[in-house]
Amino acid sequence: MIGFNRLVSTNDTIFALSSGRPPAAIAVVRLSGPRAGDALKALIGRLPAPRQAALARVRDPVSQEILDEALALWFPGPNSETGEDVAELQLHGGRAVIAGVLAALGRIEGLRPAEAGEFTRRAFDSGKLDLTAVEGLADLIGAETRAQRRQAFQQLKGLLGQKAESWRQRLTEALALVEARIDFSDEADVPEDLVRPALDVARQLRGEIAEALAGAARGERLRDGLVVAIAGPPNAGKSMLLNRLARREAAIVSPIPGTTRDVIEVHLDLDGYPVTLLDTAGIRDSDDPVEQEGVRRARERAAAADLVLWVVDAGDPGVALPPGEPGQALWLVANKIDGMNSNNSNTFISDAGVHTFRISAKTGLDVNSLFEALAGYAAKSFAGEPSLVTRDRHRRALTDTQAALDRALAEGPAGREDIIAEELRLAARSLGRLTGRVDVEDILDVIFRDFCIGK
Ligand SMILES: Nc1nc2c(ncn2[C@@H]2O[C@H](COP(=O)(O)OP(=O)(O)OP(=O)(O)O)[C@@H](O)[C@H]2O)c(=O)[nH]1
Ligand SMILES: [Mg+2]
Repeated sequence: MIGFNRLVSTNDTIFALSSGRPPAAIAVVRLSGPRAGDALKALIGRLPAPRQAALARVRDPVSQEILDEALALWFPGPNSETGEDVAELQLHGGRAVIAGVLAALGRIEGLRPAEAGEFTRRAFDSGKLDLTAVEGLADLIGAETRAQRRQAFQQLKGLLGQKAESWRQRLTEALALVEARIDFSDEADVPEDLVRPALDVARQLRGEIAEALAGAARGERLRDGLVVAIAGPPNAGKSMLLNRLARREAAIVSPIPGTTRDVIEVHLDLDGYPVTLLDTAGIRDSDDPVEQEGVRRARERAAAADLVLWVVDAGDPGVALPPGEPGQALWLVANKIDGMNSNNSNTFISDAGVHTFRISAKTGLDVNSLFEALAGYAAKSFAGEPSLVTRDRHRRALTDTQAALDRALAEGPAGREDIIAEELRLAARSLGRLTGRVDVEDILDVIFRDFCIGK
């Protein structure tokens, strides 16, 4: 079992509210551990048939006061989510009901409230989920759009984990060949050439890993969403445009230049693809230290964005484009075209040489074409099969594996067998770290940190 480096025992029975913030129609309280069955009996007087919902009065075990009427479920281990005995109560989701039931559970010997992520941690410790599936679970709960949900579900179902595990097994077999060659090198009946087939396996694996890595950038970006920054000179209507695209009054709009200071962030779901839209301070020189800081933040966030919408007042004779970052898309948005007639249109804007939109954030005129272009841009960025590799951690484990395979391959069939064996071992170890089979103490806390209590 993987060590649990907190000051709590893994043998305790844990409980928590696993559903969202009350009040709500229903609240789910879960228990996991050796005393889950006893605790359920203490509350409802019996143990329901395994995996069948039972309607039951929930009583305080000491005072016998009725706390609620609930659905109770009983999942004896190991066929449960955590692998331990698990009990679940579906209560009415009122604050006092929940508080009463949690307090009653807390008074039962051997029970304690769960730490954040502890149910999932137990599922991992009992081998129910590998580490990539744990990450998939976190992503599924965090998923805000259809594309994120699909990718997270695939991860939760262990697609990357299974692939990594099968690669690791093939490597172990290849390693056995090389080791046989080393151990029995002076015996006559060991075939001469065991190293060559082992290296063939290494070469094949290398190709398959490269294929999985090809979608990595897309997979990682899908978790975070594309970042689109609205930037430009003060008073151009950036905040009004953000509000229009977000369909709510997220940012303050005013005729005073220099209104926006902090970066305002809204999350959009564009046809299933996640986009984080940023409104930033109008860029200009200022003596006001607060505005200066706003401009600094605006520049920083715009520089890191995937796409910049450079918003200008279409009637402003002095429009100019920003320098732009290498590899970054920039669209020019000429705003405030309402009330303008076509003959005072700015020639700079027509000749800017970048993708240009003429809109009115105020009336909404042609904002739709910008919206559709954004959706198209997102769809193009995420086109293709859901990626297996969705995190920096996965990418690093796989590139480490490839590097070790490369070093083994560089030795060649006539190379030193001990070096080849060592590199194959290292490659297998990197794959083991990916699924959490080996050597993961240091990363567990980082991964489980993302989880909340009750998960
Ligand atoms: N006529 C017209 N006025 C607009 C339009 N968009 C914004 N405005 C007005 O322009 C002024 C500035 O709008 P904001 O959205 O606050 O501009 P901003 O670019 O966010 O400004 P800063 O935050 O100061 O950089 C406000 O008075 C808006 O009502 C538009 O499309 N047409
Ligand atoms: Mg603003």
